[in-house]
Amino acid sequence: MKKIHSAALIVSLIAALGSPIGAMAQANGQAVAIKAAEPADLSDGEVKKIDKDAGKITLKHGDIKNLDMPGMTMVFGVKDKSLLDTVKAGDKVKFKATSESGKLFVTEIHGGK
Ligand SMILES: [Cu+2]
Repeated sequence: MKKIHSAALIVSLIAALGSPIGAMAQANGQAVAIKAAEPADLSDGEVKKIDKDAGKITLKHGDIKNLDMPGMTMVFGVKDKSLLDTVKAGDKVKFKATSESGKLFVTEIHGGK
């Protein structure tokens, strides 16, 4: 009788691991992870033009809070030209821009192609 009881306990433990409560905890963990990976310094943009040879991208962008810049269309440089392989003209993207020695660079771009 005792043996059967502990077997039932193990089965219910396994069931609990696969239960909706377990899935919910996992989903919550993911939501937190997504928030952490998307900091406030990402800005909205639309790709207008890409010049891979020159390492430049033209973006129509919304407010760039970390650069204190209002929305406009302008050209940014990229340090890593392979970044330009991830987007095409017309893509709506989220990007991160930084200012270095008076020049503006896109360092991250998400949601392209
Ligand atoms: Cu601008």
